Amino acid sequence: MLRVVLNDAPREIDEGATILDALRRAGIHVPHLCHDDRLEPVGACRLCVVEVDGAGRPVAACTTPLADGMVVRTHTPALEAERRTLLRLLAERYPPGAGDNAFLREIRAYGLEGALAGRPRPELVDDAHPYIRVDMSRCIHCYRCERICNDVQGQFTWRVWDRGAETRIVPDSGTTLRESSCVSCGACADSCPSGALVDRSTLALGPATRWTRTTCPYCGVGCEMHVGTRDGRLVAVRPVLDAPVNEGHLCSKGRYAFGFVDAADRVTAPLVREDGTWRTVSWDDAVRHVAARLQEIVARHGPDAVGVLGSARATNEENYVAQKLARIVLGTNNVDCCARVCHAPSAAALGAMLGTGAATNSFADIERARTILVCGSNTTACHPVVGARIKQAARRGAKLVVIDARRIELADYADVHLAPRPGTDLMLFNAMAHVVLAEGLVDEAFVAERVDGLDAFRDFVGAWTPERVAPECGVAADDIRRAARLYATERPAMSVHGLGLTEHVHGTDTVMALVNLALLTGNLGRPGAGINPLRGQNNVQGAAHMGCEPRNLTGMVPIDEGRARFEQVWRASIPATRGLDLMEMMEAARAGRLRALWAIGYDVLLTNPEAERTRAALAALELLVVQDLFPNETARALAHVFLPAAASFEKDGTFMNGERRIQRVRRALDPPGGARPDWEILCDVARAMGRGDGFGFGSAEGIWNEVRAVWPAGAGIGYARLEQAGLQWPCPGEDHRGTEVLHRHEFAHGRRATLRCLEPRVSSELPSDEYPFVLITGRDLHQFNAATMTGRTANAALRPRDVLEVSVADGERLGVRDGEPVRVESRHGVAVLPVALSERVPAGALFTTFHTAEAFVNRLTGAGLDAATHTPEYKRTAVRIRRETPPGRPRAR
Ligand SMILES: Nc1nc2c(c(=O)[nH]1)N[C@H]1C(S)=C(S)[C@@H](COP(=O)(O)OP(=O)(O)OC[C@H]3O[C@@H](n4cnc5c(=O)[nH]c(N)nc54)[C@H](O)[C@@H]3O)O[C@H]1N2
Ligand SMILES: Nc1nc2c(c(=O)[nH]1)N[C@H]1C(S)=C(S)[C@@H](COP(=O)(O)OP(=O)(O)OC[C@H]3O[C@@H](n4cnc5c(=O)[nH]c(N)nc54)[C@H](O)[C@@H]3O)O[C@H]1N2
Ligand SMILES: [Mo]
Repeated sequence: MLRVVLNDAPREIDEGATILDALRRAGIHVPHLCHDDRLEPVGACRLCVVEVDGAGRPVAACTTPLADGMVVRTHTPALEAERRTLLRLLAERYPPGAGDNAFLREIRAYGLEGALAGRPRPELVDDAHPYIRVDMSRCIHCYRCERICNDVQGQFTWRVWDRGAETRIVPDSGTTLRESSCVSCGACADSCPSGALVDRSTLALGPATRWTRTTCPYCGVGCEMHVGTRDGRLVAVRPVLDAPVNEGHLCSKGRYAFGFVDAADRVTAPLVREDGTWRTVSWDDAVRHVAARLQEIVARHGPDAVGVLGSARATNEENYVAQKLARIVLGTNNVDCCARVCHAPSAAALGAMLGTGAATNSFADIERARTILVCGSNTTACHPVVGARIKQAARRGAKLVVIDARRIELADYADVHLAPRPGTDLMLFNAMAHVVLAEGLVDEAFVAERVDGLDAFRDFVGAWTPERVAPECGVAADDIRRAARLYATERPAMSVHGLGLTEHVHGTDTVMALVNLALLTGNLGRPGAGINPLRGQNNVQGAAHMGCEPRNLTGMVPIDEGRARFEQVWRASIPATRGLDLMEMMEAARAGRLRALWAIGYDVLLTNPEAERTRAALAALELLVVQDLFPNETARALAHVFLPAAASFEKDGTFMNGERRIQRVRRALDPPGGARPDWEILCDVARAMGRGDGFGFGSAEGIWNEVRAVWPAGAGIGYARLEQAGLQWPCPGEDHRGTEVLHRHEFAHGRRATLRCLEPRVSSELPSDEYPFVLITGRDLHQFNAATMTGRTANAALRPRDVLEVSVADGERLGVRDGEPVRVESRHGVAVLPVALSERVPAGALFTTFHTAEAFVNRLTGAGLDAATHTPEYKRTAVRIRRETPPGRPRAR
């Protein structure tokens, strides 16, 4: 504690504060325009100067550390005169006019409106960006835009350009922001104090009048945001500064892609399709109809003729109710969610080897790791805020090893980039383990205390030399050695991984092979060391964890283990039959065994592999209920009933992010028209089916309290505590502070974990003479999965279509030009995509995204599944490409 005197009042302030921090804590305002808590203070604007007894001259409050005994004065006549002079100088070049920003507020506070004398300079206005309006005639040269772009996002888009007498800040394109390297994270506009960079939405819709703190509806990072509304309309989103996950940052989706909420084609009343045409019905009729149809099908074909898909986009509470309904109202364990097609292999591998199927660390450990291993994760595109944290860690000197089939952005920052052929990581990890053992890099103490199976494993990986795997992986043996050495010696080392590992025929085994490496090198159970699947959607971790899983109940408890406990709380029996997962449901539908499917927030048709077979499966159903915000492809093509759901901005609840953190989702808006929260719809159908007793919930909190009653590791996480901050499970009691790092002293299933000897499986998607290319499918920064949400915002302008990335070498060989449409043919189907020549894909590989129905890329993907979890092999499809031949031109293969 430091004892200081601030404007004659004695104060006690925690150590480590600057003078500015202390003043703000004491409620004393001094102007400061170049300061942003997210940035290192620079003391450039000089407005925050204060007098300190004993210091010869005034000092900048933002850069001066507070010291014990300091006596500080903030508003002496001399200081105020100096501030006025500085502001007047800025005002002389700033155009007069209305506006509200930090700079103009100071101008008004000092009565300097009349001094605003800059002339408007249309040549400094850049209106090309869909979200950010640039008017550099309002720039006051605080450099916050440039600094936050460099030091938070790591993008280096803004350049300081000296043009003789004038210093200007310009985007690196030299032209517009739109054409620059900008990733539209909006940090510059969020930081800008002077109106030089402004969110267009604020200009168009007016400033927000109410702010609601909530959690981002997009990816599994779980950024906290303030949602700004005005007259019942969402007008702006800003990052929460002290959020542990995003620390005041967001990406182009969280920050800007909110316009979908009031898209014109939002469905606002229930619909029933009869004879091919949709008819609007009342909620009563819709609920009665769904209940009656389900009852009828259950009566005729048995409960296992029905399946439910929970939504990784909906809340924990809603997913809990969905699986409870499936199990005790419909009487089936046929309940799943899109974790199946995503990180089910990670959950299975981590669960089997370590006892808990979730990420072992927190995102904050990125700053604690000495080495970060990024495997099959396009982090800066798919988890951009985590990606930015990794970039900054690398800039500060952390070692970075990137294992990705493509040269992704993070590879530019890496000490080693290994680009394995798709599906060969398992061999690569075996070879890395070989190096660790051969070079004596094992953490002997850790292994002696906590790891079993070393002798068998040593024998097994003896044969997996880097030289053996190098040709098949397409990676140099010495690079494998370098990667293994960094991971084993520059500790703590932490891995983050994505679908490049999981979406393969041996996805689970590949993640297990990565866990082997962590066990051998002692990179587990410590801050900055662990295994972290970067979970996909906002609540995919939660959807599965709440029990939208055919074999597990809430808390990932196998059904037979949890049965007695759950049956007691639910006062109902849980079916004994083995539930079908999503892939098995599709098989069963094609075979006529599954007759009804209720798909909540999940566009199965667009996103499942082998689209034509998915279509056949869904078309065979007697009843397909889609519950969504929009008529997604599944609904449009095949649904019989559409139930309109409220978006996360329109309801209360919680999400669980990829580091096991439960965070609040808060209602900032009313749902449009008749749209309703998913849990309310589910409870109504349960009641209509005669099972109102277990579904009489009155609020999301009421549901959550039941979740806490059946899930011991979440028992301590009540809404009251979540008002303060999110909490990471395990958190078994009200006085437990949550768990940042798993497996510190022992694993969830016991003291020791066992190394696994893992052989790769053969894929049926290996390239051949007929299909010589390997197609990788994945994502783009600006679009999100089925693009139902991002596609209805200006993000669609940033990324209008799916494109086929072709290596420059293959492009030249085939003679295809940038932008030219080509036919991509696999053994399963055809898609037409425009070519984008790229230095980031290796020769022999192609990359595309699956976001739009226009391209319908999943017509190409095949039937391969991960052996353990049935996750589809989205990351490897053998294809050929054909030019859409203009007449008179030869065809290229
Ligand atoms: N902007 C955006 N963000 C998203 C999403 C989105 O659609 N858009 N979707 C969300 C969802 S649901 C998920 S699951 C996550 C997915 O996040 P990621 O897993 O990062 O996404 P992908 O693009 O599918 O694939 C990741 C990387 O795997 C690489 N790869 C492919 N095959 C292999 C291989 O065999 N070995 C290795 N080492 N690498 C390989 C690809 O080159 C790609 O760079 O993103 C989430 N976040
Ligand atoms: N080729 C290829 N295909 C893939 C993949 C790949 O890498 N390659 N990745 C796979 C992966 S990892 C995933 S996760 C899937 C994703 O596939 P999906 O889960 O289908 O994709 P999403 O776009 O995330 O959203 C699902 C739906 O939820 C709706 N929604 C949003 N919020 C709510 C809500 O609060 N309530 C309700 N009821 N609905 C809501 C949206 O409008 C959208 O229609 O795609 C898979 N498909
Ligand atoms: Mo996903």
